Amino acid sequence: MAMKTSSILHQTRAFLCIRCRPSRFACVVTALAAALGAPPLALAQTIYQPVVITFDGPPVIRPGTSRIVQGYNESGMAFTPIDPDAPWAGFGRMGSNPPVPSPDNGTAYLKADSLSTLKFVSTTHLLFGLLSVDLAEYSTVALHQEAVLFIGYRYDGVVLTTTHITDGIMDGTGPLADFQTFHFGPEWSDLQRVEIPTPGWSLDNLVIGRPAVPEPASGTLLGVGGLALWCLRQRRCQLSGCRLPHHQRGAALCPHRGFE
Ligand SMILES: [Ca+2]
Ligand SMILES: [Ca+2]
Repeated sequence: MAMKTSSILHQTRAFLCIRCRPSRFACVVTALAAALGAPPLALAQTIYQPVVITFDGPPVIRPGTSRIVQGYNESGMAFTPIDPDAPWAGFGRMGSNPPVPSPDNGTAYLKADSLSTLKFVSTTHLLFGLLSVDLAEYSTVALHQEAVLFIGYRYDGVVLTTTHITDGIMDGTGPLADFQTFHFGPEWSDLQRVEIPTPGWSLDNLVIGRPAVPEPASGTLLGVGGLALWCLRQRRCQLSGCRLPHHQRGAALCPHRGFE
């Protein structure tokens, strides 16, 4: 137990001593989670809150227009080609009321031609879940069903795959419903990234699950808070020039504690 506690403290201090980390509290939780064998920010069972990615911008794509892009960010998720350096890497952003023969649902969406691929990750490197997505065919020209492959890379190393097959029905700005909603199973959780390597799809309203901040038990909360304070004290002591060994830098021994 003593060794495990020492390991936790070591990892926590290592995280906190990197000044460019965006959230020291998040680092403490992540260090504890890593030491305890749990996914980051998932000390308890992950509870997801659905977030709908509409692809409506910003930047806004005007109705009736389209654009090939190499990246798009929305609601803390980053969308890029799987290999951004591949020749002609990119994917389409379509505005509503697109020119024939593209599908339409009254809003902007993403579209993949024969060279397009897509990858999405959290911009803050949080794990996420994948709940559902709206898919349509590529074009009314040579209209057929599209098989869209999703590959999910989970935190625990498991690689998930599923293929959603569209109904082959679309009429662009006509009265038919071009897009269908497809759902993912509960195993699509704790994801680090998702890739779509297959071309020829139209995609909108991607619903991801964003982890709600776990509510730790009071004892855990006290422990985390205590560790955070201890590590911040160590850091301040270091910045103020304390030369004492780490194990002697407690508040009672630090000669620079008056600056704290
Ligand atoms: Ca949309
Ligand atoms: Ca369809």
